[in-house]
Amino acid sequence: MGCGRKRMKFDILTLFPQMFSSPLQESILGKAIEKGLIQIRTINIRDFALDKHRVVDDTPYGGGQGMVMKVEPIARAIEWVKSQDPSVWTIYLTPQGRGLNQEISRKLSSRSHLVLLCGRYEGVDERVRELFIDEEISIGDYVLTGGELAAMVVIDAVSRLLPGVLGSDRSAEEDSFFNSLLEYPQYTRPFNFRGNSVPEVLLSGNHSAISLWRKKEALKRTLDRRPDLLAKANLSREDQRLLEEILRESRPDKSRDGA
Ligand code: 4HQ
Repeated sequence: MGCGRKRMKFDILTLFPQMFSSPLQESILGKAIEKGLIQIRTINIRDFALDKHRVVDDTPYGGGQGMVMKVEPIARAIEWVKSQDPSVWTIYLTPQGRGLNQEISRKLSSRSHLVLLCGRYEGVDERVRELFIDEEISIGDYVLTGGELAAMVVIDAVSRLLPGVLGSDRSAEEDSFFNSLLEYPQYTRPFNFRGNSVPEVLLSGNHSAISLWRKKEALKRTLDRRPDLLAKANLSREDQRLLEEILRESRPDKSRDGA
């Protein structure tokens, strides 16, 4: 069984471990856990507070809004994980971090063990970041109530890149062309829904024609919605030809009115 690689471990440091039970145990990630490809453990930061009331937050020095997560419980929790595995890579989820993308996800998927620290309130004491965090990651320019949902996004994006997590014939990263572009449109039955039918080429059985149509649609969509991605993409000769075709088709035809 043990097909090559060792299982990737995720340790989540949170004040709300219950948030992770269902979302990570359904569907593909649930199967990945069952198959032993990933291991997800939640660690309650409160369990590392030593005082009688297990206090994990306090008011900010200098005054101001809200509460700040204290350094000691987080320090003790991370040190506990590090005592089990010194090679662990620690991540703090914050809008101040590097924006998560496919390249970062790919790099993280080559690590064997991640710690994901989820902040609440006004975030963590700055010394946590200085002393215990290897990398700060943001999942986007918006404000969440805590890092928990962001941690789930990271785990999801990273896990699906591990060998065996997606079905055998679907290694999402294999298709080099479509990787850097938006997806082409997909259809399934019925052929006609309320007068809206499926593009004929997809029923033709002509696989090279289908492949060409999909490339062109992916290029169209990317040009329309995410030209920034197109600028970064490595386009083949054929891709460039398709792109010129798209531009030609979208421009008003000036050759006909003698202007
Ligand atoms: N938060 N990407 C504030 C985020 C966030 C994001 C997590 C809210 C940290 C203290 N995390 N807490 N966006 O908005 O990662």
